[in-house]
Amino acid sequence: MGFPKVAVVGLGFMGRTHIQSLRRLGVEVHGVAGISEDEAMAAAQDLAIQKWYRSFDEAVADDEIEVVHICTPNALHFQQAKQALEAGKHVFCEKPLAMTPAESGELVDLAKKKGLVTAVNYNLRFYPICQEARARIAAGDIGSPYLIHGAYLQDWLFLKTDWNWRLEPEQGGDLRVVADIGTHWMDMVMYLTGLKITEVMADFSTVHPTRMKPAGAVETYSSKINQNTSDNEVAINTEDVAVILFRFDNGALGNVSLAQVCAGRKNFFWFEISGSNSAMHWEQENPNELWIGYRDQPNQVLSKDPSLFHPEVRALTGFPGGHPEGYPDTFVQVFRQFYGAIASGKMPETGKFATFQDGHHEMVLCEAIQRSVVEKRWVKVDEIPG
Ligand code: SOE
Repeated sequence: MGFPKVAVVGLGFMGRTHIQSLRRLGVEVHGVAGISEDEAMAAAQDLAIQKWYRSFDEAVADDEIEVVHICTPNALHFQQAKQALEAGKHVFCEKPLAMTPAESGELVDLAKKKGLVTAVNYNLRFYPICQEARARIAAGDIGSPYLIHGAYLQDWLFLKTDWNWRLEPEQGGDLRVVADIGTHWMDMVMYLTGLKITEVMADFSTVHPTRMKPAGAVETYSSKINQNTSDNEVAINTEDVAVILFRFDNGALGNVSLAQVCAGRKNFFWFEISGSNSAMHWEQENPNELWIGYRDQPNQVLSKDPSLFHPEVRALTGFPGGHPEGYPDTFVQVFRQFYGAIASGKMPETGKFATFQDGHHEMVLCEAIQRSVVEKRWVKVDEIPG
């Protein structure tokens, strides 16, 4: 299969992760654009990429490019995705898709009108054992789910001196942990169970109401290594901690704790789905094992081994049993699906990668969560115009 030529815009932690995984699949990253000409030129040199663009506009104007990967700060996603779609490019966008549901809804309509393939990067779906969990839930293994709970905790913004663009609403949006990591969790549990969240009740706290803002940009996770000695103390209006209750469309209840200030928790995503037959529990930091809990027989720990998986899951697994798969592998799998859809000329049936429609749904959920915090009440998701 010949792959189309690709431009990656945004060259931080995420842009570089996209580039690595695209290359593993054999996709040619033809050009890159960054926050400045210097950044793009340096990255192109460093990563042996043919072209660098002076700006996003220049990347989108390149006729050779058929696909754009958007890995820039959240505030740029809407405008850049819109411009790329208008220029007839397929778009793979980092999450969250936009800053508001009105924006994400506009992108859904535009992508449909243009007949282009779109995806939002909810890559965690593509841990092989999560795919197997999904197949088992669909086959009825856990019975009817009634409690869906978990957490997504990190510590890279633990200190008052930790800094990143996500802390500024103008760049990251009004929601921080909910948009950045909470949407991964909500996407995962809805994807695994096929259930929809219908109501939310949430509360937030900001552990550091002020932080020390350094003069220059600070790459995601890097303030853990580089000491920040800034004396510029600025107010923080986004949440460090969020606690959310959920009601799902089958009546199941759920809850999740989200935070970027939990000492020792690096990227601790876990879910547990308790149903009428059994329960499943998974942790991202131990991604090749799925715990299955029973009342009437010994609990099991299922290790990743594609030869023992449902046949449709085997195709989404890169290595045999005993060969652990991790975070970068999820990108390879989601890109394989996305480029497969481009080759086939159409969007996939639901249930593969997250589409702009899924990304839009996450924006609607974010707005419902925010409204719940402001109005201190349960909010029905269908109260939000979508
Ligand atoms: C930072 O919180 C971050 O890089 C998220 O933006 C990613 O989506 C997540 O995969 C890891 O953490």
